[in-house]
Amino acid sequence: MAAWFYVLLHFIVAACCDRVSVERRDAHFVKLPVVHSTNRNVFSDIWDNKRAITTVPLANRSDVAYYAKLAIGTPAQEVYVQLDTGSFELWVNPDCSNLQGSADVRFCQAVGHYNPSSSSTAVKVAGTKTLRYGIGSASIQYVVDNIGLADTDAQLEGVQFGVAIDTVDEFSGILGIGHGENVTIRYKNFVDQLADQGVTDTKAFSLALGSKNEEEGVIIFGGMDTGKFTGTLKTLPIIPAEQSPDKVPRYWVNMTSLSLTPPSGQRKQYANTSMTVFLDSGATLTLLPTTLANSIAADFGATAIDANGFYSVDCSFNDLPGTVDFAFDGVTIQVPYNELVRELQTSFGTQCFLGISPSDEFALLGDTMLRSAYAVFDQTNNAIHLAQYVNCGTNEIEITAQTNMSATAGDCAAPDLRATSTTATSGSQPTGTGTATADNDSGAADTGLPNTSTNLAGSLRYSGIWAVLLSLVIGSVVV
Ligand SMILES: *[C@@H]1O[C@H](CO)[C@@H](O)[C@H](O)[C@H]1NC(C)=O
Ligand SMILES: *[C@@H]1O[C@H](CO)[C@@H](O)[C@H](O)[C@H]1NC(C)=O
Ligand SMILES: *[C@@H]1O[C@H](CO)[C@@H](O)[C@H](O)[C@H]1NC(C)=O
Ligand SMILES: *[C@@H]1O[C@H](CO)[C@@H](O)[C@H](O)[C@H]1NC(C)=O
Ligand SMILES: *[C@@H]1O[C@H](CO)[C@@H](O)[C@H](O)[C@H]1NC(C)=O
Ligand SMILES: *[C@@H]1O[C@H](CO)[C@@H](O)[C@H](O)[C@H]1NC(C)=O
Ligand SMILES: CC(=O)N[C@H]1CO[C@H](CO)[C@@H](O)[C@@H]1O
Repeated sequence: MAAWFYVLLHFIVAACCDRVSVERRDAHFVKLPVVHSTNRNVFSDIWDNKRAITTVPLANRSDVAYYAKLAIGTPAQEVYVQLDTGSFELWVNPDCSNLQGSADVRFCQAVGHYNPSSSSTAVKVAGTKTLRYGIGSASIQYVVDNIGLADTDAQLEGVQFGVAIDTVDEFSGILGIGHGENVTIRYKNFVDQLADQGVTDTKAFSLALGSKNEEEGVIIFGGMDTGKFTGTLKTLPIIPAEQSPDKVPRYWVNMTSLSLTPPSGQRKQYANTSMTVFLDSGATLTLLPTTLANSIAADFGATAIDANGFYSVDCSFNDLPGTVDFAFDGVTIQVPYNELVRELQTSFGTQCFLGISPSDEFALLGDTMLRSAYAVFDQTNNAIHLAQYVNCGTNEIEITAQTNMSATAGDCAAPDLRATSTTATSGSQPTGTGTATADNDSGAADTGLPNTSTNLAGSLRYSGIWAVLLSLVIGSVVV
């Protein structure tokens, strides 16, 4: 009955008005697919017939970044923006002309462009700003316009965001979904507006990046999907900025320990791993203090970082049933080797790198860790609610002020991460037969580590691709 009523109401509203007003939405949450840069089907849409343009560059951007599609202005102009929990503002229109590699230029063009003068609702507002990221920057002019969440009925009116005047080393716009008004900036950011205009009930969103194999995840503003995790969400307080390492309001939480569970099952805990870290979907890699990163890398057979700041590891780790385990108060996220090890195709063949790099400046959990987690970023309660990611279907529910997140259980069975690595991460029904007998030592000894000089030559030749990796290492604005 109620459902019919809503269908009818939607019809009437849609028929009478240009835009479906957000107050009439029957659920206060909105879901957007999270698109991996490797997903050719999605990105080739923009390119229609120019298939040659999409296949090469996108295939080589393996698991580098995560995008959501926005529809800006009137009529709507669709653009992809990188989802970044490590920054606070939205901007579009990267300058593709000053990028080094042709692959980068084509990718940059493929994400779409917003032209304010083609939008009847665009208003230019006073103010420019330069946003500086870990690597790369964007100088923006502020504009106010309507923003729809592409392929949904959610529409925000009068949202302030940046249109780039000039960018350095940026391949797409960025949707900063960190804290906004009165915390990091003076205006309402995207997440503030969603709550303010009633699209969501609370300032909370849940993020499932999806495994490497899935190539698609989901972000739900104002809601969550219990079909995307196992166990009960564990609530971790967000560490206040003043108690955080860089005093910037970010999604900081206390990590209690970090350990390795190799194929043998003999868990090893690393020393000094109780530390404050932040969750950064805009960072490709996970950054940890040098001593710790070196210890982990050593267990993967890497003695030092290469000229690009990466640890080269043997690709056979991708086939081993081991995990790196990130423990927090009451919940441990197990990251299978094949989500942690990054694979890159070069003319020298496939090269692999650890998804962890050393940094004594930032300790952050980037995509290489977040792919294995289901995280609800809850600004209303100043908390992160965390569980192990598993995909066993879809069951979306709204988050209201009454929702007790710590009592919310996932629908999925615990994954068998010690079965074969590929099946364990992509579904809830891993095969139990597995190749769990593989020995990491013999693998590493047989094939040897990539020849260092060859490796360097490769990276110089593909400087465009390396620039992508480097530029996305830290996606956070330092304010
Ligand atoms: C931010 O501060 C202004 C001025 O004090 C206030 O009017 C506004 O409601 C605040 N916004 C939020 C989201 O707290
Ligand atoms: C986080 O860790 C720090 C240092 O150990 C500690 O002082 C603080 O109380 C912890 N905060 C929470 C919320 O657990
Ligand atoms: C590889 O095996 C060695 C010895 O069995 C062990 O110490 C090491 O932690 C393992 N490394 C990984 C990444 O599993
Ligand atoms: C752990 O930290 C303490 C104090 O900072 C230091 O003395 C010790 O050497 C560290 N241990 C390791 C294994 O890095
Ligand atoms: C939320 O659920 C947890 C776990 O069931 C329980 O311990 C806690 O008391 C609940 N909180 C509220 C406010 O009901
Ligand atoms: C590594 O590459 C250098 C330069 O190409 C070459 O001289 C050397 O023999 C290679 N070493 C191995 C072990 O392949
Ligand atoms: C420039 C570059 O590295 N191109 C590679 C992209 O990936 C494909 C296979 O996925 C390789 O064949 C290309 O050489």
